[in-house]
Amino acid sequence: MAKSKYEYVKKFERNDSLLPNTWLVIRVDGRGFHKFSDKHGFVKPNDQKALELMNKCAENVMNDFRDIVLAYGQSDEYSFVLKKECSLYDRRETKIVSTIVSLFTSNYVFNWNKYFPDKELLYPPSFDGRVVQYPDDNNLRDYLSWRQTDCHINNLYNTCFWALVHSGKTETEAENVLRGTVSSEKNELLYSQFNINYNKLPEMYRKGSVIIRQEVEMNTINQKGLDVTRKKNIVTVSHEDIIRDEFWKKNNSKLGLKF
Ligand code: DGT
Ligand code: MG
Ligand code: MG
Ligand code: MG
Ligand code: MG
Repeated sequence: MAKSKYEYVKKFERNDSLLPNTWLVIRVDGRGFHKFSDKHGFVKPNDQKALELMNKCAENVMNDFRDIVLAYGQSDEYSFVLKKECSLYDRRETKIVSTIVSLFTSNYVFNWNKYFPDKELLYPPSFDGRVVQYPDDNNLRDYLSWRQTDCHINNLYNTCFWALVHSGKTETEAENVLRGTVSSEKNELLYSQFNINYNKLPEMYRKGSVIIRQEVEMNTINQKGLDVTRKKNIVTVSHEDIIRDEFWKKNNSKLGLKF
């Protein structure tokens, strides 16, 4: 077919291929979710339904993109790990990031009512997205440890902060109480003043959510009408510690890692 005289405009497009043979981490993060969570009356510091909605969006993204081997989420963010040899969209950055971000966002809106049947979505939420490339397995593991540590630090602080505020302190007073305190002091404050054992709080709040594909055996009926057991990989959410070795020892071979 003859090319039009306008065809040359394509030459202005940039090549944005990501490096070969590197782990790709796409992180999506809610835009202005400080305001969004306030406007929608999310429970502070953790809204179980809001976090479950985030998990649902991530599960659906993983079901659509088979190259994602693991996802980790906390607060208003989710990180998706694409395997090193992934050839999705010829590894073009903008195609990969924009598609994952928009699928995540549309899922957030699409599933909102299932998680908040009595709450109207007041305005359209949006998420930003970025990609980071990790050539080294240890860097990838450290990235995930970084996000889970962030979850822990923020959650411990926020749990103290809101306990203080709910007990009658102003936000400024609560900030002053917490300024300069270390983890053990925050744990002690929760226990002695509010009878809260931090380690007994829900794992989803303390550790965030990890999604991987787990092999499960399913009983089905084959074409001849016989009962057969088939193995199927289904995405499963857990709230495991991904900083310690245990998780990786259990899942290394599945994920193509060797820690
Ligand atoms: P950004 O990402 O630069 O557009 O700004 P934000 O406002 O999204 O800030 P970010 O992402 O650093 O922090 C997440 C905010 O979302 C933070 O203010 C707390 C809020 N948030 C996340 N999950 C929950 C929740 O379960 N309950 C409540 N009440 N707030 C939450
Ligand atoms: Mg941010
Ligand atoms: Mg945000
Ligand atoms: Mg965030
Ligand atoms: Mg098209």
